[in-house]
Amino acid sequence: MKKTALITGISGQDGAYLAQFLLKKNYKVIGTNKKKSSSYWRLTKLKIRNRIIIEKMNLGKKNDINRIFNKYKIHEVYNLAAQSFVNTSFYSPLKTSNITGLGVLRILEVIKEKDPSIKFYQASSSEMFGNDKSKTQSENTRFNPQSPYAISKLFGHYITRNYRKAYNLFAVSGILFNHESPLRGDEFVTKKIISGLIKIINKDLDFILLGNIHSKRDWGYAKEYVVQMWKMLQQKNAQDFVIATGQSHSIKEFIDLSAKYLKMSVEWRGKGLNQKLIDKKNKKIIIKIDRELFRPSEVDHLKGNIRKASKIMKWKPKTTFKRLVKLMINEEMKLYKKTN
Ligand code: GDR
Repeated sequence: MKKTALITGISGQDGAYLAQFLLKKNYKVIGTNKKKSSSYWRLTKLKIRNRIIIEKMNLGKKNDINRIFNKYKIHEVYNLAAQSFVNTSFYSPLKTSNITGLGVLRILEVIKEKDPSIKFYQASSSEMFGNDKSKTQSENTRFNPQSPYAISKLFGHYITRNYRKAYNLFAVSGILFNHESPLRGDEFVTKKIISGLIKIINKDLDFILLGNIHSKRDWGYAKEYVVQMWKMLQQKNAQDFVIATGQSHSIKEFIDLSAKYLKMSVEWRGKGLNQKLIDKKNKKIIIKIDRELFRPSEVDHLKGNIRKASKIMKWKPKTTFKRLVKLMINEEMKLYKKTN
């Protein structure tokens, strides 16, 4: 029998890759978005736009969720929708809590009421670990969230666990560390750096403004991570998993590697807010630090411990940090040539 999967947040990076993966597995895919008129450029780029049923569903409205669950017989739900920008959450904490946090509960309530056999995947986040001082973070690490975003994700995480225990739902969370790709939005630091540097090379931009370049992240390839979401729902027992690479690098290292692959000759000068990246050939400033882009409270260091996922789901990240940077650069250069 053909299975039906519902993906919330279908217009995002993970929604697009997951939809592509599930279509290959012969699923019927329903994708939802808060506005039907949103941009689906990622689905178009992957050539799957016409193979997905798109529905409007606002996680802030339980009636919206009810309507979709009445209309279709759903087997698996992947909740990827969220207000997903950490920095924005400091300026829109209520909206973030309502969608990223309470939105999870609204879906779980509908599943509990309508069909408790529906499997549920919640997109939890490494941001929930926040200011953790241990070397790596695993499923057993204490959470210490540092933003309204992370606190909302933590609510989603715990309510998913609670509904699993209290109502015996197959409801699990994947605690995914940062995962990037050519489909990443320009608001996130990796894409901002790469697209900015390519524009600078082409004299389309003078310089990039960044916030804290000394925080460290565990960056993996989004296309591989969505497969683990599906695998979590195919396990015999419902349980949560950390998905990461087990390696971490600073934003500054990401910049240095990107500049190297783009054959730019650069050097860092200055310290703190005065730190700058200079083009050695023409002495122009390429990157400046902007105090405004610092978060009111930052997460300094994240590095995943993937022992559990490796053991139980045979998770092994294939794309290294270097390969990830290279593949994002190659795609961005192609895109730049095509659109200019
Ligand atoms: P993050 O990703 O907050 O880790 O969350 P992001 O790429 O936004 O930031 C990573 C680090 O870079 C620093 N930084 C900047 N970030 C942005 N966006 N823009 C800048 O100009 C800039 N300068 C420095 C940040 O301070 C931070 O330390 C991502 C999101 O996808 C979440 O939704 C997801 O839950 C987590 O990853 C796992």
